[in-house]
Amino acid sequence: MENNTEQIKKVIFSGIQPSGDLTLGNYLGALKNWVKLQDDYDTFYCIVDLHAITVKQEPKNLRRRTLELLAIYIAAGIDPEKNTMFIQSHVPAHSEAAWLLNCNTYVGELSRMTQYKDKSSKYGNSISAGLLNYPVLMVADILLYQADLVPVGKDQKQHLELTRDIADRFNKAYSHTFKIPEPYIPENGTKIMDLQEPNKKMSKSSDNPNSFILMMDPPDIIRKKIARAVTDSIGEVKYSDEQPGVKNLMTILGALTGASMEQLEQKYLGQGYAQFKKDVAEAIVAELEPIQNKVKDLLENKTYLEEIYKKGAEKANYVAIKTLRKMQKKIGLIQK
Ligand code: ATP
Ligand code: LTN
Repeated sequence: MENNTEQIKKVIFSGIQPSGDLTLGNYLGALKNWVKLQDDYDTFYCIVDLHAITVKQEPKNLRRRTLELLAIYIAAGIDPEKNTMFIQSHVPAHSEAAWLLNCNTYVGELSRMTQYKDKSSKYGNSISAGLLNYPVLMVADILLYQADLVPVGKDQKQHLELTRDIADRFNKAYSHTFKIPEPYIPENGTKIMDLQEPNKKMSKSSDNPNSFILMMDPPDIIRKKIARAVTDSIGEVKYSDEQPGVKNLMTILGALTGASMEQLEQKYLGQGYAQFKKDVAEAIVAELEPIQNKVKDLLENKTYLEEIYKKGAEKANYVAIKTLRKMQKKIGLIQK
């Protein structure tokens, strides 16, 4: 009986790049929601190191961040017994499938992607071909596991649409091979904005440290950054597009405490921003401090982390290779 329930669980796949230290945006937009899904789904949570190298990475930082990201996954509550956590480059099927899918993708589709346009304008003349092909590797990640759902922040919706298009095109060209995945975008906390320029998303690759909160920022730094967060001269805690800074802080507080925007408007009615900002800072500290302590403990135990990523890669490899073989066969490659 137990096996039966295992089999009908839907599959979830998601990943984060070890391209910088994680922000509160990554936590509220991705990780926190992943934790809620682990009991009801068959979940694969990947550390997408091959995506990270589409822009320049210092090798020693990449190594440090990859392990730290695994520790953060676990400390945030992703249980190694219930989930498959692994490092993308440990499962060669991802790169192999990405090549096959690249040959079924149009350059026009890729050059239209918002993330590509944003990042390529930032990096000017030194844009790697990897940056253009980035979404195809993401398509491979998802399709190899026949994922039903892909929990991501709003900013990744376009990549998910591309995934569906490519899967559908492949299925039509070579007969049914892939499940068509759905994006799974949570209601609250979907997009956390930059604390200094609240019309931009909070990004770990921003140059101004006051614009983001890092998951590993010490409590005092968190308090300072929130105190400095841009608001406005209206002086009312109101969830309105005219007050993007306040709106963003409300989103953060709501995502952390479960309070609705109306409840927050009521609570701070006629009080200005001082107490509100203090409460936002304390809610962040209360959430992140225990996670930070666990991350530090986990990083002291490299053998344990190694055990988890090795076991994860083994499980992931088993699933991924089955889909890869199917793809190769349908395309007309001779099986060895
Ligand atoms: P970069 O900021 O360097 O472009 P990123 O943080 O957007 O990178 P990832 O590390 O791959 O990219 O993001 C991991 C997950 O975090 C994705 O699901 C993404 O949607 C989510 N995410 C990232 N930033 C935010 C944000 N500001 N608000 C909500 N979710 C976010
Ligand atoms: N591009 C994603 C990271 C990512 C991903 C994936 C997310 C790479 N492969 C597969 C979901 C599923 C981003 O968030 N920047």
